[in-house]
Amino acid sequence: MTAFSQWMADIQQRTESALDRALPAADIAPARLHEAMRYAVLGGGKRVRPLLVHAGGQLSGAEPERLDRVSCALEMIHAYSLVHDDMPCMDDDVLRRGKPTVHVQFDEATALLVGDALQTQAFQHVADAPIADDPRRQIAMIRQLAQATGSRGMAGGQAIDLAAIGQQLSLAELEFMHIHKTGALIRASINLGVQCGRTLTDEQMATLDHVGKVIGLLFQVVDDILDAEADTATLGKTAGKDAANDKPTYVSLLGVTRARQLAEEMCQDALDRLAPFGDAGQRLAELTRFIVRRQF
Ligand code: GRG
Repeated sequence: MTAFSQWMADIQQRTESALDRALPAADIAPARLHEAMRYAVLGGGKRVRPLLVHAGGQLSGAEPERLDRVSCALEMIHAYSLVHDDMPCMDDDVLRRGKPTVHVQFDEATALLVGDALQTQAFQHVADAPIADDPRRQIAMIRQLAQATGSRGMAGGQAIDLAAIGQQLSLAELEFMHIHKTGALIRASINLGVQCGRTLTDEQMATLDHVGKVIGLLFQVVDDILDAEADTATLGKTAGKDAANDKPTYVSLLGVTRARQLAEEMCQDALDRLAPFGDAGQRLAELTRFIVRRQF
């Protein structure tokens, strides 16, 4: 195991334990809701957002306990978005992380409530204990998390995505959608991780915000490539269209070769901007490379 894969495994493991502690126990009333919340969050997922939080924290020497708290909030919000995204009124998926989706395993009303409760639990979690040296900074961080989650972030991106079904989008429109839908939480993960530690200069923060934006898009370009490859391999479908609901993707607009090239260019942009941070940016640089090369 390389030092980087060991680091990843450590963060994934500590995130799992932190989430286990942060979520209400399954035997506390309302037990069915709590059981479903735990089902949605625990025991699955790559934990990309916590990895980004901890990599961001390395840039500012942040305390791991603060980073765990922020990671839990991001994973709860991410899990809520997946539970709602899978519901019949959205993507209508029956499997997530190799298990029946929450509305299939429980029921639709429970799935709706799981999302609602996870979202509010996330904000309670980052308000419950210090995540920054200065309380004013903590409030600003919670505000950033709200902005990244709401109508000018992830939920807004999802609305744009739903409106785009069956439509032609330009590359700029596709990018705008993904900057919000997937990108906003990924960008917030790095920014919030950095802010858990010592204060960096405005210029450094702006650079890292740009890196977060690039990594968010990069993640989506790679996701589209992996989806297209899986479709082509298993079903012989036309690569690049989300077969279930005919959504435009990077592959449908650019083709797989150009999409792969774009991912490499974005990766290089992020790595160039991280270079001046030296060793402090090492984990984020490694994570960027990992996101481009990942096969799942
Ligand atoms: C319902 C408000 C609302 C928002 C939903 C993020 C999102 C918005 C929907 C997810 C749809 C989707 C599958 C997008 C593709 C990229 C993506 C976010 C994949 C899932 O994230 P991963 O790969 O998942 O980090 P794991 O399971 O590893 O946590």
